[in-house]
Amino acid sequence: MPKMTPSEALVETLVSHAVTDVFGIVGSAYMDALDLFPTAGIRFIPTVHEQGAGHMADGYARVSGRHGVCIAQNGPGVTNFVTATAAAFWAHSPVVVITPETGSLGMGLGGFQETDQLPIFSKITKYQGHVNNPARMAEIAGRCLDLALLERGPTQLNIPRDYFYGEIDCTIPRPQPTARGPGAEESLDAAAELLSEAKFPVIVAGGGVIMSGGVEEAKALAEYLSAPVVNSYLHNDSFPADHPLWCGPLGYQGSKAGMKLIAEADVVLALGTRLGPFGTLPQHGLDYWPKNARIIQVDSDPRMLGLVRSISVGVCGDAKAAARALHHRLANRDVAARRNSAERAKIIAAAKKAWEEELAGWTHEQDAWSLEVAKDSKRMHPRQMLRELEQAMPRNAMVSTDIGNICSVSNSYLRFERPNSMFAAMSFGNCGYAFPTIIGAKVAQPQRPAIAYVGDGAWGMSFGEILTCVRENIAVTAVVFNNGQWGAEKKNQVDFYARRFEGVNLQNPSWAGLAKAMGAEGIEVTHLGEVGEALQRACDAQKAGRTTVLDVHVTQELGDPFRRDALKKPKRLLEKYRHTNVA
Ligand SMILES: Cc1ncc(C[n+]2csc(CCOP(=O)(O)OP(=O)(O)O)c2C)c(N)n1
Ligand SMILES: [Mg+2]
Repeated sequence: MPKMTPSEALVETLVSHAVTDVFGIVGSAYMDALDLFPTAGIRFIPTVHEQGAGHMADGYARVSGRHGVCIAQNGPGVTNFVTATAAAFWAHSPVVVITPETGSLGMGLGGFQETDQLPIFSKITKYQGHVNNPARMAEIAGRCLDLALLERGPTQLNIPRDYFYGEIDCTIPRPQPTARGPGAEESLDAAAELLSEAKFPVIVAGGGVIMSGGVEEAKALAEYLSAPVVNSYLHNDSFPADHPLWCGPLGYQGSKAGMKLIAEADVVLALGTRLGPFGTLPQHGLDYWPKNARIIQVDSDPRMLGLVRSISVGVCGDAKAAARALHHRLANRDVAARRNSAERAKIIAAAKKAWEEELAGWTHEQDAWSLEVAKDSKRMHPRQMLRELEQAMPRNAMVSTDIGNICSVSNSYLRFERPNSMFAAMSFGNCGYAFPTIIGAKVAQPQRPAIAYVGDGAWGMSFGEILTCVRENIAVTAVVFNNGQWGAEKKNQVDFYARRFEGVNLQNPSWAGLAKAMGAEGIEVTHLGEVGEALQRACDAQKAGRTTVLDVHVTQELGDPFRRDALKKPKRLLEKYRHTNVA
């Protein structure tokens, strides 16, 4: 075995796993390894904040299917990774979080930048590797890299900082194979049986379809069954939107066509989706989840099978391989859905047409608050603005979306023809996700237009990373929905707290001016007619290496709330608070 230092072992293991980019903020804890990055061919991308680095690793991983790697100083640098790691966990992103720790001889003494780093990440990682002896650096680093891909989620590589130094005998591990099979024979047989009997099958295409590279297989199966396909919540890129069987996303601010069709299903094939609770809640007043349908769920994580929704058949397998295996099994048998496909094609087309017409006419919100604030406003209606963006969107764009009212409403206006195009803040739902995430995606795929949709509140949390774009020549576009409020939360105060506004109004600087001061481009967009052109200009500027912030002025209208399900009308018992009993 060759002799090397643990720093060399770490860097060589990254190289053997094809890692070419690492996001982070410089720190003495790992400087000995960092010093080797340029020679190893690894680009280090310094960020403004470690949370940004974590989200960039996430975006990088999501668009490329490769590892996103981030590293930081022990203690505060590492704790700054927590939110981004939790977000990556729920986005199923293969992120490797490298966390140098207090030196092994000082741990427990309360020295500088000390905190126990394993418990902090224990619930938001798929695996935690702790280098308990410098000789095991490469072995444990390799395991973290392999398990991030195998288990589809973040792993932590925790390294006492004195363990970067020394001399070890070491073999550099090669990547383990990560291919998954289609699932157990019996489960696939049972699923094929149900599908063959189905008269109104509907497919839910989840993130697993994207992650497995299975869109073509899902398409072939859907076409064979003439089954409408809905996207699972925030995975609008799991099935091509220009396909006649595509019916749009389920979930919050999703497609009524998709919801109405799945409500009719006798068999649902949930392909590569955990059927998360938030993604299947009633929306638009429609309680669409089919209570009497038989549900087949395919997920590569056995713990997800039947967890949220009861199922008839669970297939623990890869979405792509399972779709192919099911298609193969159905090809040689009598399939009920092939006898009524013409009839269903009409139903599908009619549902889509009705929803498109409704959406086209839905230019602004109709509730009392929205009508009031929009009445004499010169600002744009958010929905009309979102339609303009949709129409101007370059065909191969990557779009990330934040958490907020307008970002949520954008769900109906984001359609993609290819996978790995939409990077929403998934179930962790943290404001400040979209901008750093699209920066990471752009590093992985610099030739594609990269666009972040961000509310002005969330923008305040994340705009600092403009500096990373400028310093590192990573050109992206941020569309900032400037409505002067933390709108999504204000909506709750409108609906549940008699408009007692507390902490929801925002005073903003000129976001365009701020962008310019930071070395980027900034455009103020105040009229509908300017929206498409501004987006095109910003995407063109990306080709010239320029980042642009579009400061888009919209009214304070608010779409349906996030959590109608989770809020209650106020009930006060103490006399001094009684006056707030009014909803
Ligand atoms: C990190 C974090 N803090 C707080 C929240 C609670 N929250 C959810 S949506 C929202 C408002 C978002 O406002 P903005 O970004 O301006 O978008 P808008 O709703 O106005 O479109 C807040 C504060 C959150 N989701 N994440
Ligand atoms: Mg806002």
